[in-house]
Amino acid sequence: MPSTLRYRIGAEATLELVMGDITHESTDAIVNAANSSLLGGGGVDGAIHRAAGPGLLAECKKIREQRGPLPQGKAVTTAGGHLKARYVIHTVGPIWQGGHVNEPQILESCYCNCLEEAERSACASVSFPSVSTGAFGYPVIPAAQIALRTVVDILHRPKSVRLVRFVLFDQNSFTAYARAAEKLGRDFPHYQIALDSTSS
Ligand code: AR6
Repeated sequence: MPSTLRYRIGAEATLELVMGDITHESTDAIVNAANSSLLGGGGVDGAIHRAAGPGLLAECKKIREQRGPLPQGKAVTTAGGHLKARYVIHTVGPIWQGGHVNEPQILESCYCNCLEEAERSACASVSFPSVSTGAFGYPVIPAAQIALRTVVDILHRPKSVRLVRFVLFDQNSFTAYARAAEKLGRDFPHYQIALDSTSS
């Protein structure tokens, strides 16, 4: 399987699935799978804080003091510090508890609210990790389906975000997202998802 899959979404937007480390991304914004404290953690959160430098934690602390903990499903934007990305959009995914406490709806809100934050900062491109599928335990196959359906639906609307990249850290996640994209195209032909021949 190639390590970058590129899809045209309708006439104007692009979805990319790549294997890699999100801290190297040069999209306008990258998304952090944070926790409600906004004070950092392990996984992608730890990697982003390390790469962005201490200014990121300082800004997160300020937001935390002003607004309190960030609820699950919500998103907030900070500067990107030393990252190539201009902004970091922090969101808090649901903790998987068997699917009985609105985890799918909360996960969908994460992607919607992140893209709304990106719009507010006039971003043309955003990179997402696979929110909630690490420490928070959300099974990756249903999580990938929710992530892609939500993002593709929003990419169809006239918005400034024209490119969304999912930066997947391991082969298993990449395969789950690639299969979810295939399924989405099959189940919802009106989404006009076309695999680009420049995928590499
Ligand atoms: N680039 C891209 N993806 C990554 C990277 C990276 N550098 N590092 C890990 N991943 P997780 P969650 C993948 O646990 O499940 C933190 O402690 C990882 O392999 O980072 O939303 C926070 O502070 C997995 O596929 O996020 C929270 O407490 C995906 O990113 C909690 O974990 C998400 O894994 C959030 O848990």
